[in-house]
Amino acid sequence: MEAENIVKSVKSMLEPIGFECHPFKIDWYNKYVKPGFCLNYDPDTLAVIIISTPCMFEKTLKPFILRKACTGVKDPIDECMAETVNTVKQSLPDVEMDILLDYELDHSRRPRVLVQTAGHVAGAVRYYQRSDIVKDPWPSKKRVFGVCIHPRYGGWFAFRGVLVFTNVRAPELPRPPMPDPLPDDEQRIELLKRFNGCWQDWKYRDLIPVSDKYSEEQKLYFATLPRDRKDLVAKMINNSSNSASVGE
Ligand code: B12
Repeated sequence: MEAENIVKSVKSMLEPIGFECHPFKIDWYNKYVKPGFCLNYDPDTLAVIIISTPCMFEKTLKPFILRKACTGVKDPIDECMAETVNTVKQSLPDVEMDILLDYELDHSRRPRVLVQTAGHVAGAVRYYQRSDIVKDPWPSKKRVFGVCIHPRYGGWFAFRGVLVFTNVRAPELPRPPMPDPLPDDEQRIELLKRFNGCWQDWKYRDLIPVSDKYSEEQKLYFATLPRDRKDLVAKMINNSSNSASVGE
């Protein structure tokens, strides 16, 4: 199967249920990261970054939690993603695919893939890092974590993982235009301050106008401990038929 058709198939399965899928070449990613984070594939290998948009909660996660006996051993969103991408794999039986999920670690306990860099090189989001700031206001030794902004959803999205099509080469894959939703130094500083200083108040997600964002229900869900999330969803469903954490 050709690269273009594979990307079409993956999009047709995942977009209707609340995800975005953006193709990139392994080489684009490996050019940025240090050797320990490089993905060990041919430089022209096709990969796709998967992003969950705000409506994924209603379309995929809530139904998944109600269908499954989520035990609390693993975060329901992680179980849900593992199942979702396995379904994609099974529906493309002739295509070899490695699945690298955002929460997975390699044998040296490093993330298997740096999804922010992957999202940036695929042109899906812009990754703002301390190195992008001109008038750096922080002490030199302070660790400042970088954060991505999506041109339509601001910070109201999450990366879920990368699919690598190990035998598919895409030498001609066109490089997408790079979004830059926060072009000013001051806005970028504000973003990094909010993400590093007060991410729990959700405000870093709201620096640009967005077309959709997490509902109050979804915010409550992600602010609840994983072991309590199934009960919460059951209550939500009950309430709608009658009428806090650790991550998303
Ligand atoms: C470990 C981790 C944490 C750790 C450490 C954070 C960190 N960034 O290191 C902790 C526990 C603190 C954490 C916390 C949070 N996290 Co966190 N975390 C991760 C995780 C699993 C790995 C990050 C990591 O270790 N990076 C390693 C470092 C070295 O990478 P790096 O700084 O990007 O450096 C690379 C780039 O600079 C690149 N590079 C070099 N030059 C250039 C140039 C360009 C142009 C580019 C593009 C790249 C590039 O090379 C470097 C590597 O060699 C990622 C998911 C993932 N698999 O990537 C989520 C992730 C970063 N977290 C995320 C979030 C949302 C959070 C929290 C808000 C909690 C939550 N989940 O709700 C908090 C907020 C942070 C805070 N204020 O504390 C999101 C960020 C989404 C976004 N919009 O960007 C991610 C992507 C998870 C996801 N699934 O979406 N997190």
